[in-house]
Amino acid sequence: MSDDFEMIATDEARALGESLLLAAGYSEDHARTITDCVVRAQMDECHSHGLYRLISCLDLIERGKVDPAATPVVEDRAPAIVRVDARRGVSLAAFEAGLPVLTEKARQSGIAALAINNCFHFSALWPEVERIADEGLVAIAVTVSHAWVAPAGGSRPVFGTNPFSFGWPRPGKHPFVFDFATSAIARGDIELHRRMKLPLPEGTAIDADGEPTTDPDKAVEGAMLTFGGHKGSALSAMIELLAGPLIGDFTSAESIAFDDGAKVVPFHGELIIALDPASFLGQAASDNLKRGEALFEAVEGQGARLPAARRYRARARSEKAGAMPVRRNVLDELRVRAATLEIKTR
Ligand code: NDP
Ligand code: PYC
Repeated sequence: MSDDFEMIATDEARALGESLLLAAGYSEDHARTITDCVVRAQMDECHSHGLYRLISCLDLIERGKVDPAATPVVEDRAPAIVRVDARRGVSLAAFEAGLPVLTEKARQSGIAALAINNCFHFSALWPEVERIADEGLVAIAVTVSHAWVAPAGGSRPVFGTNPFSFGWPRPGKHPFVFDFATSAIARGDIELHRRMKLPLPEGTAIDADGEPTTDPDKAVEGAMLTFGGHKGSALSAMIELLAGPLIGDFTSAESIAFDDGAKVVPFHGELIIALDPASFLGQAASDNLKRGEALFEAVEGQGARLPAARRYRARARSEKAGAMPVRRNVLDELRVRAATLEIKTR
């Protein structure tokens, strides 16, 4: 392990997260759901959406944006549609409130959608699709962010980093999951590159004059780029429409306008769709899931890896060690925040 990282025990990470969030003013529900999400991400070595994101959650309170005690309101809108109004809280408690209704509806109707509205959103989407796939359902989740990303052929930010996530159940195994930003690099990674004063990979950003740059500060003044040129750009536009106008919530441009220079995490909605193989296939579901397994074997059989395989390996290491690696500068900052909030960290 490089000197840039420090191992922290899982229990200590949970205690640090919950005590920081509670001391800052979050309700127990929010402190628990946020901590659980960032600790799980850190255990899977997803550094851009792990413990680092506690800092964003503390900033949300300090800048007076979030309602730290918001109670999500669940609305059963139609046989296959559930909506949860997060009421200006963080999205994760709203997801918890809506999940049982979503899965129940998916089993009844074969397909169902959960719209989360009015939420601050900082998290990775894989924990959500993984939870749904663990229940034997197929899942898709999309959300927008702030307008940081230029469309293919353009030079001004319009889209968010707009992640797209998919989960597929695999009986007896971890589900098949992928989760990626439709930008060439996630904003969280740009922020980590800025902190570490490291250049960005080529092809991820342009400066304010529209010229390619690898300087993270110039990228922030200019625009990020989508992955896959026009293809990522079209996917990103689709996500704007699905998680914005379709569910009556902000686009990335509207989210950044609402932010009004506060520079906190985006405020918008999220769309999650669940599909039930048993409703589509009845008794034939199990045989058809096995055909999915043949596909995965064909991928892995030639030495290629499945998405999420790196995460699942990291998770197994963290579970065995009871500890996980965290960037030292992130832990240092969290400990400074803890001292300011007069929390004992060890
Ligand atoms: P990555 O590029 O790190 O990974 C994308 C996906 O591809 C992962 O599922 C990853 O699996 C898989 N993958 C990576 N390399 C390979 C490979 N060689 N072969 C097969 N699969 C591979 O993701 P991003 O940086 O784009 O996004 C990181 C996170 O940021 C996501 O979790 C996303 O939800 C989050 N995000 C959240 C936003 C929000 O608004 N809430 C906005 C944008 C991003 P593995 O994990 O195993 O490496
Ligand atoms: O990494 O792009 C990102 C991001 C935006 C909001 C949360 N994460």
